[in-house]
Amino acid sequence: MSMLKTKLAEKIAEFRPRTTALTKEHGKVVIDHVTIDQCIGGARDVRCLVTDISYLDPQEGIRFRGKTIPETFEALPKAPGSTYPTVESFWWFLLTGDVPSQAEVDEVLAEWKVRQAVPEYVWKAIRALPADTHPMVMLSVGMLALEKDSKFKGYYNSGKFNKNAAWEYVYEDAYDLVARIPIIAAFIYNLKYRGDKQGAIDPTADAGANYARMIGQSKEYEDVARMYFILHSDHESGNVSAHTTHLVHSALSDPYYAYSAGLNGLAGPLHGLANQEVLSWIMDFEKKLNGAEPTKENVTKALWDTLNAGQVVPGYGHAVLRKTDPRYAAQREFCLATPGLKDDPLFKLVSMIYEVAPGVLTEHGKTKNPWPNVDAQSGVIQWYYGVKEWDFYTVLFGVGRALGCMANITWDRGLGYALERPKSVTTAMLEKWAAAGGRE
Ligand code: HAX
Repeated sequence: MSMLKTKLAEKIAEFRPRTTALTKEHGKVVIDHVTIDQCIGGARDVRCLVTDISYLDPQEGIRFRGKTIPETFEALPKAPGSTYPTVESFWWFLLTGDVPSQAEVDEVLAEWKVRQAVPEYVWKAIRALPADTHPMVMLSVGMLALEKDSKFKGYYNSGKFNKNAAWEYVYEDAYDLVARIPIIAAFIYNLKYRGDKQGAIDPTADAGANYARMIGQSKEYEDVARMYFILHSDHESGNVSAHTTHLVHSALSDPYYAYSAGLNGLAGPLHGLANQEVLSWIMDFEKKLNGAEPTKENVTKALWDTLNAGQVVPGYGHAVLRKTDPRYAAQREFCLATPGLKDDPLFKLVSMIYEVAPGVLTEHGKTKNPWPNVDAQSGVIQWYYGVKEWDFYTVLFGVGRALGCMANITWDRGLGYALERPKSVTTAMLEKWAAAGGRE
């Protein structure tokens, strides 16, 4: 057994008694209550999901396995010649909660290479779609096509299914999935935007470098890919993509079914598609300027036009965060530290929007959080490096998000989490409880 699987087996065995004790000895302890607002309003703040992979504090932002973004980047072993960690070392970290040694990273790098081979039928399934299909559909179809050879499904159907061992098969699929998804993303990019000029897998490169090379990108972009995949990986369990993946897998649907569903949620404009919407908003704005310079005044006007048309300002607001998203800040710092990028006109415009939009949104008075989220900044970096096809940006988000979703469902099975099935009520019931001042 690999070092990673051995370590994970130890961690899960160590952890299980904690979950068992909580349910057996303290299962009736009340930790929250639900209001009518929360019932109708998308269950905001209702504490009814468990994960130890990441935690999102409204003020501080995300911590992966207890570490902030800068702490995570600092702690993990770096890619050769880079100041950024490899995606592979981050995968170890998300799964186990431990910073891997170089020997452990080397093992993951080698295993990743073996797992990343994508069967031919996946390419056929994607190629069968009309050329103008959205790349998120292509990615979701690619995931679903992989389902045919799911190891978890094979184990479930073997007649030897054992609840305690089931995680091992989720782990196998999850590992295959995270290794293959950047390859599928590169294939989609090359198919759609590079005239089907497909790049070969580099047998020596880590996931970020390999992705960059497969799409014909520069050496510099290798760090962009590493940073991007890590930053987008996980945002605790309640967001649409993570929650959908968890929910679908809770029916013991295998990881491919679960993540294809998660990606379909990520493709919504209020979630991951917002990075595409941000670029589309900016391009629309620039078209209207008709060659004039962007100024704080015309940016302010464009924001108000959007709001007055009843639309949301993409890349701003968040269901949990109440400050600037540290994922936004990390990307902004990357831009400021990259000669060329910090003087790029698009980056300057995004910075100007950052100066103006929080004030406009505060004056508008609806959103609880007028600050930018991850999606407000991510497109600028892609654009600068020549990835200008903004309908592809959510695919990059989906490659990163796979890491968090797959680590989470591996642990879901490890700890034997139940089928998710919250209870519904009717509007008449809510009216009755409203009149009585609460549910009797
Ligand atoms: N522009 C205009 N209005 C906004 C707004 C924005 N950026 N953000 C929130 N609002 C509005 C909401 O639409 C809501 O209006 P109604 O009462 O008329 O329904 C009101 O403010 C209260 O919303 P909220 O409680 O502050 O925010 P929600 O938890 O309901 O929604 C969203 C969170 C992220 C969906 C929301 O802020 C939004 O639509 N933002 C723009 C889209 C976006 O950037 N999405 C990406 C979020 C990060 C992410 O998941 N990335 O994948």
